[in-house]
Amino acid sequence: MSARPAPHTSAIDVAAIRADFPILDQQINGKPLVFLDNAASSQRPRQVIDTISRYYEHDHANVHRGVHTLSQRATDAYEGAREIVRQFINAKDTKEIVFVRGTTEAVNLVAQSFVRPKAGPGDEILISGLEHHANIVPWQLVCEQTGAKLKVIPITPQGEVDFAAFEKLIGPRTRILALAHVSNALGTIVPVEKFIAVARQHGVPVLLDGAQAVPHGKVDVRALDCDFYCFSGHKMLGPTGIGVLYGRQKLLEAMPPWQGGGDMILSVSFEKTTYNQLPWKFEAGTPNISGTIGLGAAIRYLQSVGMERIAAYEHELLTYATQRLLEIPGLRIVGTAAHKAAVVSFVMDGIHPHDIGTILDTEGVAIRTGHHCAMPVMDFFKVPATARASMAFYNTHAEIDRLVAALEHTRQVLG
Ligand code: 7TS
Repeated sequence: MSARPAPHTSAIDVAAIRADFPILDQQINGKPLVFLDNAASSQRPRQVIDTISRYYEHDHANVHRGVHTLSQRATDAYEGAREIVRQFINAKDTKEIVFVRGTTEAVNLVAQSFVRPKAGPGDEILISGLEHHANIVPWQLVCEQTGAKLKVIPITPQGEVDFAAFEKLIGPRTRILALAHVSNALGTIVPVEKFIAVARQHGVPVLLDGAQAVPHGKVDVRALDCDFYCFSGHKMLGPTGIGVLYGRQKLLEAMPPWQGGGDMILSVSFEKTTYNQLPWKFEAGTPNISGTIGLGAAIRYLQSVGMERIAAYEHELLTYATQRLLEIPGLRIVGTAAHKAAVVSFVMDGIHPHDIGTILDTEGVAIRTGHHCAMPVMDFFKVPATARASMAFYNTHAEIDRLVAALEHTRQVLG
């Protein structure tokens, strides 16, 4: 996703879009729901729900094993979704698209299958201070297993990754650079292209955690020139329990399987087992068939709205929300990077973020409060937690006004 979306592309028909999301049309505590917790998980349009129902009503069977019609239909739909994903992120080949449970599993797969076998004492794994726990803990496990050392690129008071510090930290012992494309806690859009260019000069492979990037703008893995890219279906209108690991074919070919079982083999005997080709080598066991098909439908929906339009419209929402929130006395925004996705983290004088979240819920407004699975970010800003409003393209300016009114109310009650 690019840092500056074109403003003229922002015309989207939000009312028509909202009509596709049945969950949005309900009252919470007697008030119309305002859902601003999209970074945790987005909502699903009827097109995704219907695709999954249709699959279960007409086409379900296990994939890759039957000659019968249902198994073929299920396999076609499953592999069809892989092609939809390939196109969506512009990967070269469907061999490079591995279905996993989500971003967390994708990072763990790369940590265990790609980095662990080639890391040892004295080697380094480089991440940033912005990362979600999913892009920290798998690397700590590899460090414990191999004796490698975790190095962390510091962040700035604005919540940007310190590029000058990065240039000093990367070196001949760096085995991987693993970076968030967009921060979930602060919304920072990391200019990953710059980091990747330097990593290339050092011959260091790069993994991007795109969980917060893919739903909000165009991602092109070939233009990025990254080696691995990870994202989750449930943050991009798709089902839970499905996600994607993109990997450069040459690297995936050379990696050992991560899990063993059915579907990932060509032949098994007690003496010797041979592994399946990509991408199935990494998909042991019966996969999340309905989730994958639902993810395909989610991508089709996003494409029907247009990723550039989504980015531009969400940028408008971010600008409006930032400006309106700053009108509230005693409110401080945490994370003020020059380029941000539509996430606003904030604290209010004298009010614990959890209390903000609780009062907002009584007003029908859903936000997340807490450490957002990014405890080091909270430590850096010396706050125990923040309140976080995270927007999607089905949110409206009127909903931002509702958020602001609910926060004013919170201040009067608790401030
Ligand atoms: N990476 C980032 C940047 C994320 O935001 C999340 C989830 C993950 C990885 C993990 O994704 P999963 O689908 O495997 O769980 N982020 C959040 C959040 O911000 N609030 O709840 C989950």
